[in-house]
Amino acid sequence: MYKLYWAPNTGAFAPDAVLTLSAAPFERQRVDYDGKEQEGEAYRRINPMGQIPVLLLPDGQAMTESAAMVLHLIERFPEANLAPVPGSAARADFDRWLVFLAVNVYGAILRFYYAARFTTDPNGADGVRQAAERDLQKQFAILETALDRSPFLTGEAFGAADIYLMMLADWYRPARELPRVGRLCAALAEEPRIAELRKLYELG
Ligand SMILES: N[C@@H](CCC(=O)N[C@@H](CS)C(=O)NCC(=O)O)C(=O)O
Repeated sequence: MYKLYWAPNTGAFAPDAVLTLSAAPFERQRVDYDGKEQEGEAYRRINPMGQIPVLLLPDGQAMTESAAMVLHLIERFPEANLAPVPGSAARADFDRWLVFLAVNVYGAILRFYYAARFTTDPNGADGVRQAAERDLQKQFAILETALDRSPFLTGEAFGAADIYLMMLADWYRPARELPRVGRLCAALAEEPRIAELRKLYELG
């Protein structure tokens, strides 16, 4: 059985949604984020970065990086249809957007919320935050343009990259004011299992 280390309002939401929609056998292990459990020695043994999420595979192997978890799970549970067929042009697009979201957008969100960590200048946090916000506006504008061809990132039906996008737009709310990003998020929020999970993760 899989085990997902999670906490509300963290990137565990994306792999959790893929596990849930795939009807995969898994259990959740809540991390005491406010109590900084993720900074403790025991947690760092499973994730030296001290970050949430961590996915334990059925054999006990620990996996970090939310996008890598999503890629692993869509391969493991292809019947859930949360990504196009491997090797197809549509899959290349899916991989592109998932990595764009995980690297660029998630990265800018971390700089936005944890600005002081990204500078050695004691007065530098405001500048980091402003630059992060500028990056977020640019990145979400790119996503808005990409959505002019179809309602979801890789077509007519939603997939795991769309779920990842919704999670990030839940954290950076101005993104939801973009018409196509906003429509994508609203459509996903109507899916009953996703709606339940958003409550669990205190999103929205
Ligand atoms: N690249 C990592 C980022 C994970 C991450 O930054 N998680 C945040 C919560 S959303 C965290 O655990 N932050 C705690 C900290 O950095 O102290 C991933 O995608 O899994």
